[in-house]
Amino acid sequence: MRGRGALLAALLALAAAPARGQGEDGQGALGEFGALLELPAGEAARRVALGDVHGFLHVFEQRESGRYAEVWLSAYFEGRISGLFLADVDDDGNDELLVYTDQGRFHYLDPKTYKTLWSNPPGEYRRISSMLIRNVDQDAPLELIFCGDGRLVIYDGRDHFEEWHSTQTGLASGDIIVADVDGDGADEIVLNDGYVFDARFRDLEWQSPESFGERLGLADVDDDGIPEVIGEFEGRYLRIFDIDLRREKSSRP
Ligand SMILES: [Ca+2]
Ligand SMILES: [Ca+2]
Ligand SMILES: [Ca+2]
Ligand SMILES: [Ca+2]
Repeated sequence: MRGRGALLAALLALAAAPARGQGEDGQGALGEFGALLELPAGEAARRVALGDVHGFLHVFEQRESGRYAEVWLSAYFEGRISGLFLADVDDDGNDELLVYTDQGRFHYLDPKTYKTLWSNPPGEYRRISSMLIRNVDQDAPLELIFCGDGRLVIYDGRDHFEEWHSTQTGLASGDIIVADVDGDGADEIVLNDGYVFDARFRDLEWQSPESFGERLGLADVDDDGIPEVIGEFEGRYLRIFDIDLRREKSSRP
């Protein structure tokens, strides 16, 4: 899963951080890409999976030189690859590599052999604009939380069915986070386009009149014990939102 928890550390280290695209490790923004993932270390060298816009998944292995070489290429996944996750989505005790495409498909792969273990049916969704994997209810299996065909969908990862979808349509969320953003002890699902749902009971808690940005981060920047949502606009500009107060944090004292 993507390391959003790292945002606070990133904020704290901001003053010392190198400019974007010039990471200390010389890899630029690679660590921020949702369709790129380090695979679990086997007996082999470091391996990285990369899903591309043409619908192919590549596995690259690092050589002793530090360079990478392609060691595996998938069949065509019938859509642009939007994101990769490593998670135990079928609840059998081992992680799967989940691949999802903008054309509404998601596939569970064995993260060591890259064999496809399961795929959702063709045509189940036409478009998925963002996805997150979390456990948001009382059953043990993880849920796939995604924006599918304009609705927020919660999908049972193990038994493969849609548990719930929003009555709200026309959503085009590009980013989703799950956290207790109002301090009531229960998680919310926050969509970047301004919707805040209760994660467990799934009612709409707030619909912001404005977007929270294209990408969302979380950090408690006012020391009140409730994380603020930090939204990124146009790939760089940041706003801070107090979801509990239902407004953007004031920039002036
Ligand atoms: Ca599993
Ligand atoms: Ca669950
Ligand atoms: Ca809450
Ligand atoms: Ca706070």
